[in-house]
Amino acid sequence: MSDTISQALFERARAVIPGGVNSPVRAFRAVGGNPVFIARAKGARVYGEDGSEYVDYVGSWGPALLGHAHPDVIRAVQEAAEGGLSFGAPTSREVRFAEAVRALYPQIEKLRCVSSGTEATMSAIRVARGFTRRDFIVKFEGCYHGHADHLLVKAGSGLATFGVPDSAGVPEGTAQTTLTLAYNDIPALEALFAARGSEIAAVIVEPVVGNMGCVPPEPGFLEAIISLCRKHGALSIFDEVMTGCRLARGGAQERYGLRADLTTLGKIIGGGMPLAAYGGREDVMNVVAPLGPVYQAGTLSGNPVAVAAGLATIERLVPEVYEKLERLGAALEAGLKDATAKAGVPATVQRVGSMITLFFNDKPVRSWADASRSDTKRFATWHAGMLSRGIYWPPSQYEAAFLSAAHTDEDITRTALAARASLG
Ligand code: KE4
Repeated sequence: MSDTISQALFERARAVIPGGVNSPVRAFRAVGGNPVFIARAKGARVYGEDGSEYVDYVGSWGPALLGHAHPDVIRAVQEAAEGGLSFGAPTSREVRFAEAVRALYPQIEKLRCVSSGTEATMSAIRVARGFTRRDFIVKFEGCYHGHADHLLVKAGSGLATFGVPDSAGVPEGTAQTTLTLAYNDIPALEALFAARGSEIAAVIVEPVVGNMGCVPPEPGFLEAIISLCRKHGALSIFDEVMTGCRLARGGAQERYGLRADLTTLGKIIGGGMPLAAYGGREDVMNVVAPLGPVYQAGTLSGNPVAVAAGLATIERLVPEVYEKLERLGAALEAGLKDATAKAGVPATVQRVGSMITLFFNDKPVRSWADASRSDTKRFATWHAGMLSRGIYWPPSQYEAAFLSAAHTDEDITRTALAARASLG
């Protein structure tokens, strides 16, 4: 299917926007071809500028849990907008929003709204460093926490696990305060804390990884992070920007029965608008200005229109939504497994709730080392086949696909058939 309108738009876009996109993954460079320029979206569908229609599994990279353009969310945004777009002053709606998030996450005793997941994780780390008066943070390879300098870091060589920049423009010194380990590697985490526990401010983790594809925590991994942090006076930061309100109303922490010291949220809590948050223990959050010495601010933080979208979304996170997401997720997982088995293609399907990834990899994926052995060329061919059959799958082997409450059993059946046909 040649989408000439998107191709022409992409050419124009590349003349004024680096790579033609406002976020790299949208450029389809991991799968080749040109990105589809989306004109509008509704429910589980996105529509190209050329009128093409797709079953959507990107869901704006997670926010569209209820489906796109949910009428109640749209109405809430319209009503809020009529009252003004931004005041730079406190509003009652922000108080109700903070209380609504705390009702979902009781461990978030206090929170601060920001405008993106990057701001949320960047701020949570500054708070952890300010509270503990320590500099080192620990992250895991394959986890993405936004584009703050100290998080664009990959594992250094050798045992030190010192970080090295994973992007140009990140100073070596900044990267060196980030220690990087393999996801799911409890012994390595224990050894690092034994060696340097008194220097570690925080451990930040995706409790279920979406950013190397869907990789669940092995039993005991998340618990080890929480207990080691507690033992050594560090703080656990669960980055639930993606998993928050997706894996349960209270995200991964509800699903696994855990409570981190700090939590970052984004995506779903904003209902598709620029709204994110960080929060947690009151004693920790009380270091944030104007109460305490850790500075963090934002012109549009807690923006009334974004908060209206977030509130309207949170109010609709009813148990039936998660029952449906679990049912459809299981059906999609079974359909993808059946398709790859019938095609005789080595593949692993990994799913937690409504996050799912088809890895072109003949082994389970527990870490980045495993994920990076996936056949990305085969993924790219499969992705193009899915797109040509009207399925809009995330354009990277290293991204999770997302179901919404608007998807139907027929969508799943159609997707499984397209998956089989696209495997050749
Ligand atoms: P934003 O700054 O993009 O709002 O959030 C950063 C972030 C933080 N933490 C987690 C766990 C995340 O998944 C993200 C952003 N996720 C990507 C998708 N893998 C956003 C898509 C994009 O970068 O365009």
